[in-house]
Amino acid sequence: MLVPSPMIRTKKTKAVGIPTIDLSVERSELREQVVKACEEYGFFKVVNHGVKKEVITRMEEEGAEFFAKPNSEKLQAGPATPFGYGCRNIGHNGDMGNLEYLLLHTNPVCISERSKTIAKDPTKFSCVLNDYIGAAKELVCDILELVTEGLWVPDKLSLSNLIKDIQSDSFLRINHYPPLNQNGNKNWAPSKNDGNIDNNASIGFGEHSDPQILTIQRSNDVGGLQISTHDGLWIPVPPDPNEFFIMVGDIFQVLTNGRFRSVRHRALTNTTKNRMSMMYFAAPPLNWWIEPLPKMVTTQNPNVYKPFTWAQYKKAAYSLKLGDSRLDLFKLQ
Ligand code: GA4
Repeated sequence: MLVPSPMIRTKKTKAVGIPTIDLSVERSELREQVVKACEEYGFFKVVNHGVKKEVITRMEEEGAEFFAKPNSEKLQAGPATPFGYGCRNIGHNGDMGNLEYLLLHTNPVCISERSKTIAKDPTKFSCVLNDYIGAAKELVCDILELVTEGLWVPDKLSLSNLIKDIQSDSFLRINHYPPLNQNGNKNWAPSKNDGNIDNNASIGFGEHSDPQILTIQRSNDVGGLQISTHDGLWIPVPPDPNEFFIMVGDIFQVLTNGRFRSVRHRALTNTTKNRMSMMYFAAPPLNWWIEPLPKMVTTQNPNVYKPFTWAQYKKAAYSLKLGDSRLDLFKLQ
């Protein structure tokens, strides 16, 4: 079943610049910029991030190689319950998208097992994936430390330590959006990529926020990602294959007691080009209790959320539809 294209026009789009942060600038300036971008958009692009181009390219090649396989072979890496290959189905409550994907746990033991069903050379695949995950994790931790410094949280490592924890529930998702023509049929013929979004696009992955703390996203040079501003306008994000986009997730909203808001976003397909995106979702361990950082709660700004564990939040997220505002369930009256 196809997601009808009129849904794309439910809100206005706005052409504005995406906040871009150069991670090579002086730290005191950087932490203010990061906090501001998290507050204003819950979204920003980072440049001079220090991730080696080779790490990105190799991951991109492995992803493309997997999705180019015949369906019968891809299905051997599925179903994605919870990890592996999935196609069209999103979550457990009937949401559908125009995409296929791989969901991969970041634990090296899980990676090594899973690689056997994904790649011809599982050792190489695990190695490439581990390198990419390692780089994404390092970048997330840098950003979390900039935020804690920028918010004057006494323990600067309090958030990055959750992601570095061996029990962290972080994972990687690789999405492949095959080209869809105006009738919604797949058109696999390759064509020149110019990164522009076309007018006949369909919804590839519907509007939602990510449940985790932070997401690090990058894609090939085909556009499709859109973010929603706090006043409800859609902003198309021009693709930039060498850079990363950072998104505030629901848990970061809770940790900052609503000062940051998770960014609602969606992905459109392209009528002629294959789009591939990769997301590293940074999450705490399942048994970790989530509540606003003490620094974020004041008499003027009292606590808004009930305490809950990451496992409880995940369970709630999977019991709802993709676009639902799940944080409402955890608000204090
Ligand atoms: C959104 C972010 C991640 O892609 C994801 C998604 C998950 C899924 O595709 O299985 C969810 C979705 C995401 C949010 C609400 C629930 C869970 C589908 C869905 C309806 C893997 C995640 O962690 O949450």
